[in-house]
Amino acid sequence: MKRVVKKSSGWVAAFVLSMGSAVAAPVVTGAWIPEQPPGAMASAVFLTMKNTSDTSEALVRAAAPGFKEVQLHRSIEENGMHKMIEQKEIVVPAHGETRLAPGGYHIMLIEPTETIKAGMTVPVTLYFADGSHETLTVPVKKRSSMMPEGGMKH
Ligand SMILES: [Cu+2]
Repeated sequence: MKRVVKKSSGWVAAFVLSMGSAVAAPVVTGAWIPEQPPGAMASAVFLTMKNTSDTSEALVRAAAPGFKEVQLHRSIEENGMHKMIEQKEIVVPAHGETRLAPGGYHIMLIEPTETIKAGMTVPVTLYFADGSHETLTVPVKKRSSMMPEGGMKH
């Protein structure tokens, strides 16, 4: 009598592939750009990235039309001096979130071709370490309405 042995390797391969595609890019919420005075040389994008997956993710690049350059930055205070350090990536830990907020991480928008005013929107594309990307329509808001004094303390 012959035994029938089912081949399962094909099924295993398909399962592994579907596992791979289940890795999701972070969910981005609350994106905004503070209004800048006329002639300002830069602005910034603030937002929150939430990672619901089991592996850490990272924002590795951002792009926006209408700016000479877009960089990932972190604001730090060193010896009483405010500095901005360019970042290679901004990590979002597994099952965690990373906030881009005034005084910390931000996406720097350098040399706008037109003044950034409240009421405008800017399309900002975020590129993640897993190769995915997402384009957000980010509203420009007045700074005063978004930043009550002392409101940014943790
Ligand atoms: Cu900056």
